[in-house]
Amino acid sequence: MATLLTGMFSLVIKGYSLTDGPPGFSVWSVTACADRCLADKSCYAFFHNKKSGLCLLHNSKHVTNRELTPTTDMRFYVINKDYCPTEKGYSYSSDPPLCYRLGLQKLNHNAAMAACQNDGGFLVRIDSQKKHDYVAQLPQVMSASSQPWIDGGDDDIENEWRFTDGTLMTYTHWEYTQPNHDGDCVRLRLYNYKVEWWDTQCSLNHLFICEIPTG
Ligand SMILES: [Ca+2]
Repeated sequence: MATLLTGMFSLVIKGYSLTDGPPGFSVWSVTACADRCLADKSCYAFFHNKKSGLCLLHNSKHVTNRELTPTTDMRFYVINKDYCPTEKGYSYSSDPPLCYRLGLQKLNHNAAMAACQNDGGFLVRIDSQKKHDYVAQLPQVMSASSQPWIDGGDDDIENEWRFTDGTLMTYTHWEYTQPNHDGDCVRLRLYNYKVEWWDTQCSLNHLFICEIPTG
């Protein structure tokens, strides 16, 4: 998580009262405080007191150095939620917002998930028509031999498709003969000139698409 931090200042906002701010947490480490901020959609920055462990989330995108004055123990951190590691082969799209890469080797579904987790992400979660359309037109996906894994499975309850974080998949884009229950995982497949979803045995080896959350 430390790689998501940018612009560290040993400064605090002038006149900012700790009792006026959003709810605070007492956490031991600055990375634990960063994790709280990452989990909160409205958080863009946070204060952390290295002595007391106090962690205060902040929702302002517009703090400048002129508004800041130094203190000894309280530090102010800005989170860069749009971080997309192009050095690891990721590409960034702004519309829809998506930081993604295509895995270059064929792996079974578990190994593909692990490869994405190793990057700080997960197999791409397609949860809208717009996101499906974007992923489906990628040249690597439009190759008939590609057929990459995406996130999703029905291994707990047959035909109840969920992302690996447990969220029910409310958007799907099955090919019209699918799912035909020959597997608990999902891959994209170009067939009859369309890229659609096919349920597939998780033990088979396929390319895969990773996503790192942004925004
Ligand atoms: Ca199938």
